[in-house]
Amino acid sequence: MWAFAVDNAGNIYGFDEPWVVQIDTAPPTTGYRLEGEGSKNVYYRSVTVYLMGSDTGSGVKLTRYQVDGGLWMDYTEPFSVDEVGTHTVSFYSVDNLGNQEDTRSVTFTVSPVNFDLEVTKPTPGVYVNDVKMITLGKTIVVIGSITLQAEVVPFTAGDTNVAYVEFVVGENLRFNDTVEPFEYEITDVRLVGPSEVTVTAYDSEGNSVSQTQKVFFLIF
Ligand SMILES: [Ca+2]
Repeated sequence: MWAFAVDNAGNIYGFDEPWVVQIDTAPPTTGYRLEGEGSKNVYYRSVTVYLMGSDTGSGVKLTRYQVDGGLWMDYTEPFSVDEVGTHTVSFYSVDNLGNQEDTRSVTFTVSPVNFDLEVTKPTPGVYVNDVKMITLGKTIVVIGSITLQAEVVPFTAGDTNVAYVEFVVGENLRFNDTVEPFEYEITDVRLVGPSEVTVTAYDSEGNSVSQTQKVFFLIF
């Protein structure tokens, strides 16, 4: 910053004595962007993480990050996370006066398949002969009979690589459905008491995603 004054007589004061004041006590802010095939923080096979520090004042000196609590690294370019599972990337920036941002983080999941699996029946509630009578918060009760149903939702527009959906009830009932709609009707089986229902969608390479629910059955 330069400061000088000119009076009415045209005399210039202070021009030869520039002075600099830098007041910057605010830490930088780091934004992030995730790129990959997916949505809602679930991505198919790989995510590329972009970090961008910005600072009003002295400017960003450096941005650092760690993946899943590992070593802190200087961020110099976008990096990929491609191990299947849920991951947390933490990051912060420091400005040129040493103001350090509080650590922030983002959590996302790398999926081995390019779709979400959604169990559409049963959802929490009471079913009588395949019809939902009451919606409940968590509990699932099935009386009479039921057709289990699942949907496979592609991450992005276009085809999924789903091969089939497997239905497992307790330890004994298994059914593989290779054609949409993916469903399995439980018939002529006596089933009384709580059982775990596991629905698994497999892709053409044998990768899978599962959902398990506890269901109280009264099927005679
Ligand atoms: Ca600053």
